[in-house]
Formats: sequence, C-alpha cells, structure tokens
Amino acid sequence: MKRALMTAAAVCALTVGTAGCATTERSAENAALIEAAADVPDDSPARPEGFPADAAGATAFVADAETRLAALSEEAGRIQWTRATNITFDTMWLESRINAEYTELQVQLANGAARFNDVEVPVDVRRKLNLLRLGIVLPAPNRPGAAGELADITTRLDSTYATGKFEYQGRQITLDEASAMLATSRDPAQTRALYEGWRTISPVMAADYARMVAIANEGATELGFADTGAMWRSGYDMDPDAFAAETDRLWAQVKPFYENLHCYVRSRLNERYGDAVQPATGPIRADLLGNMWSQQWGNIYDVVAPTTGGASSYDMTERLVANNYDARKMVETGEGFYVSLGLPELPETFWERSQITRPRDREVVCHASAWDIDNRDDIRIKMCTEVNAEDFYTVHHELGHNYYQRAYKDQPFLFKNGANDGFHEAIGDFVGLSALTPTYLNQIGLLESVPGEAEEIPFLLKMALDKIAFMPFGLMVDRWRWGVFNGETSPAEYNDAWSANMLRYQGLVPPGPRPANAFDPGAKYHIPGNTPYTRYFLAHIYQFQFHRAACQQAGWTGPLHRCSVYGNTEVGARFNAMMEMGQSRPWPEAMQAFTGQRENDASAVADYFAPLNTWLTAQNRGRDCGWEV
Ligand code: X8Z
Ligand code: ZN
Repeated sequence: MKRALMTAAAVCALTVGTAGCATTERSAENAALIEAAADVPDDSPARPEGFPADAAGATAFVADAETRLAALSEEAGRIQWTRATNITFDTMWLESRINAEYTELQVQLANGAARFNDVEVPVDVRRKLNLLRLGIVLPAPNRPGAAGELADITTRLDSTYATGKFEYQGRQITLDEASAMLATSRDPAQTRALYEGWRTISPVMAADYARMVAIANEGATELGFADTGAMWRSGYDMDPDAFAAETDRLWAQVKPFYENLHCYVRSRLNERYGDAVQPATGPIRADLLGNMWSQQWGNIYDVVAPTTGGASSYDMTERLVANNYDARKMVETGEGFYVSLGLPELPETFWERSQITRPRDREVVCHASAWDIDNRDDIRIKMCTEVNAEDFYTVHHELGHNYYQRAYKDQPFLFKNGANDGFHEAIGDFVGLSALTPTYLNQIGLLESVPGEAEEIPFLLKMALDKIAFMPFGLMVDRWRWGVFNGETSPAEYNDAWSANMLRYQGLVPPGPRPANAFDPGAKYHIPGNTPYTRYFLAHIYQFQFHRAACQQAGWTGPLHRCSVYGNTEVGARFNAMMEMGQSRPWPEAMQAFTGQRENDASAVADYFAPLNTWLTAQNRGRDCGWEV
C-alpha cells in the first residue's frame, strides 16, 4: 500500500514489499524472483532548484513539493495496491522501483526544506516544511543506490511475511489458518506448535532487517536526527524525549489495571491447565491467550469467564453466524454506523475496488489496511475478512481510516493525514466502542434483547481482554525498535531483547526456549512491514477520550461502557469537524476541538472500566500478583 507516513495518504503498512515466495523454504524460482527484484535501477528525480531563500521562495517550494508528492503518491499507491493484492515477480519489481523513487523524492524535498530553516515563513508553510522532514518512515541516505537497496530489502521483508507458511499436521498452513486454530484451541501442545510454527517464517529476515536498520539510520542522521527511532518520536508536536516520557506517564496510569487483569487471567489459566503448563505465579505462557502475539485476549473469554455472578448471554461470533452475516454484510454494517452519524455513504468505487475477502488464486498481503489511492475519492479497504468477532471490530477500525481520509480530502497534500498517527488508529476504534454495545447490537438485530446489569462484568471483562491486554504490547513493539535503531540492541541481541520486552511489559514468556536463530519480531506484521506501532498504544487511550467526550455531548449520564452514539448526527458533525482538520494543526488542537482537552489522558480508560477494576481487585485478594523481570 502507499506508505502511510510517507505519502500521508495511507495507513497501516508503510513500506510494502513484494515477493511470491514461501518463507520457511524458498523455492528456487522464488529465490530468483527476490534476487531479480534487487536489481531495480536507481534513477533519482531532478532536484527542485531556483527557489529563493525567502518567504515567497519557501511558499513556492512547498507548493511544488506538494504537487510532485501528490502525483507520485498516486502512482505509487496504484502500484502498491496491485502488488499487495497480487504478489508476483512483476508487481514486486514495479513496487520496489516506485518505492525507491518515492523515497528519493522525499529525501530530496526534506533536504530542500532545510534551506528555509532560518527564513521567516507563514505558520502553515513552516508546518509543511517540518512535515517534509518528519513524514518519512525509513529515510535513505543521499548516495547513489541507497534508496534502491532499502526498497529491495523492505520489499523482501514484507513479502516474506505476507506469503509465510509453515508445516502443521502434514500440510502447509497460512497465518489466517494458524490464528483461527490458536483462537479456539485449548490444547497446550497444539497452541505451542502453532506459536512456534508461525515463528519459523522469520529467521530468514534477520540479516535483511539489520542491514535495513543501518541504511535507515544513515538516512536519519543525514536529516539531522540521532537515529530513525528519534525521527519516529519527533512526529508528535513535542520534543522526542518528552514524547517517550509521555508514553511512560500514560503507561504508569494504566499499568496497575493491566497487572490486575494479568493476575486474574493467570489464575484462571492455572486452574484450567495446572501448574506444569501455567504456574500460579510469575509470567503467563504466551500461547495460551488465544492470539498469535498475545496482543488481544478476547478469544479466551470462555476460559476466564466469571464463575459467580453474571454470565455473558451471547457470543459475538456465534451471533454473526446465526444471523447469516458474510464478509460484505459486515462491511455494510460498519458503513451503516458511520452513515448514522451523518457521514456520507462509501463511494461506489469502494465496493468495486476493495479486497474484502482473501482471493483463493493468488498471494496477497492479508494484514488489514485502509487506502486512499488518489488522495481524494478512491478509498478502499484490503482485508481477508472472516465472519467472527475479531473481524467485526477490524471492519469498523479500517473504515475509520477511510472516513478520516474522506474528511480531510480538501486539505493541502501535506496536511492530508491524522492529527498524529494515534488519531488515525483511534477513529474506527472509537466507533467500535459504540458498535460493540449490546444496545446497538440489539438495534441492528444481532441481539434479541439487551442484557441487564448482571452482564456488566462479563461485558467489561471481554472488552478489557482486548483493550487493556493490548496496551503493554502497543508499547513494547516500538520500545524494541527504539533500542534497535539507537544501537542499544545489536543484531545478535534482537531476539533476546524482544523476549525481554515481552516479559517486562506484558509479563509473558514463550512456551519454550527459542532457537538460536529465532527472529520473533519478524513474525509480527508491523516489523517486516515497517509500520510504527506506538500509534496503537496512543489509540487505545484516545478512543476512550473520544468516547467519553462523545457521550458527554450526547447527554449520556449512565455508565460509559453502555453508551452508544449510534444515530447521533450532532456528535457525528463535531467528530467530522475534528477529522476535517487533518494534520493542519498540532494534534492538541484537534483533540481540543472534539474533547475540550488538550492532553493525552488515560483517565477515560479508568472511567470506562471502573467497575471491572474493582471486581478484579476483589477476585485477586490473597493472590501474589505481578512477575519478576
Ligand atoms: O494493524 C492493525 C490494523 C491495521 S492499521 C488491523 N492493528 C494493530 C495490529 O493488528 O497489530 C489494529 C490493532 C493493532
Ligand atoms: Zn489501523
């Protein structure tokens, strides 16, 4: 797909690689394809010259940059879409070439922007000059061949992930199949085999990854950053160190609640599997949590459901199946929520051009993403949707990206982006908080009745298994990358540092010792896909801030978790006004426009989950919570 921060027009994947190769064992043919793609020519576009070093020159330079970026990003977007929905030798070759060209243009423009550092220019021009420098995810250094090599590597990495398969019970299986089994398996031998099996796709990435880090760091230092991680942390309208401290502060707000959840879940897993599989103290075994990266735990609700008090009267996946939902109906239902807020219907081309289910006849990138191909109207999603609770959430998430893109389409090119990347991830999640309420599910006919108070704890526990469990994962992925980019973690330490972060932040351990050549980070999409991840951590805070503000605007006085803004066009109009701002102003202004607050604030998370936290504290009484690092 289009590089998200890079083109300011797409979200989720940043550098999209290509390949038609299986990963554990590359066929000779596919190895040849990957090597051939490495020979893509490296021709840099001409430098923009002739802009005087004054305010008028800066304004003209920025206008010219926007025209060039917009044109090339559309071409790149169409090629990237073609590659992501049909991985072949040729689409891979084309994408690697256009990505190199795009990176070269970006780097050239970022360097050009620096010429106006000491010139007094209008505020919006200054913001655009800064964004030219900050909007690159992986910068290439300014020497011949570097952008080409970087593009070849990112292409290979992403491809290896997208086409990854491993042998399980006598046949080659994909990530979707493995994930589906892991979600429902309650056999620790099986969950371990699936967890370890998927991680056999990534050792082959490790050398490429190390080389990529070296090149990108060279590029980042040329642009005046300490390293690529420092560059990523600079995209939040504040000092990069202050941003890192801000994420620490937010995590400290949520951590006691996570530890409470961890303690409760560990105890239930211990009851279920016994001491030999899951001890009653210490970290949790990662493969028992129903998700390939243990990032959302909702799939094991049945294992941890309360044994006293209320029970949950419904299972979302079962409800979707019983109501004959298919993938398209899930997307139409998602659209229906946005339309109820007064937002426009999706364009016809969305339905004609999106990839909603996995095509059976070719290799594709299945990780869900939302695209804005022409920076105007050609918005699409790319998913391999299955009819289940997880994808019901994901559909709302992806459409949030598309509705944001649609809202800011009249902004100038460099402002067509989220107020920060966390905002982009939070839009659909905010809508999802209403769309998962029993009240709404009842309104659209998925639930026959609205469960009463007795289901409060079961409902909140389900939500916490996804939302609270996610937070330390949302933090640890980039904590690992920050250490890799700044050199604290050497290539030889890549895997141990990843496991150490799992333990430190999530309190998790792999089901067994990891092999010497393991590269577990490579088995998580956003690492080979080079998508910064702190955005999801922020989104898990922002969505509750948006939800609390929206419910206040709606005059809701009941518990936050029961509030749905379905059908509320006033809230929709105010939300859209924030979205229309795009990236034109520092993010606190966008936050203020909708919530009245200018800060990141995890207190909305605490408000939403307050009854559950009290309940968990009572459940954990007498237990020895936490884990040693
Ligand atoms: O990657 C995604 C979206 C696309 S932006 C499906 N998410 C993160 C993940 O899957 O790891 C959404 C939640 C976290
Ligand atoms: Zn997303």
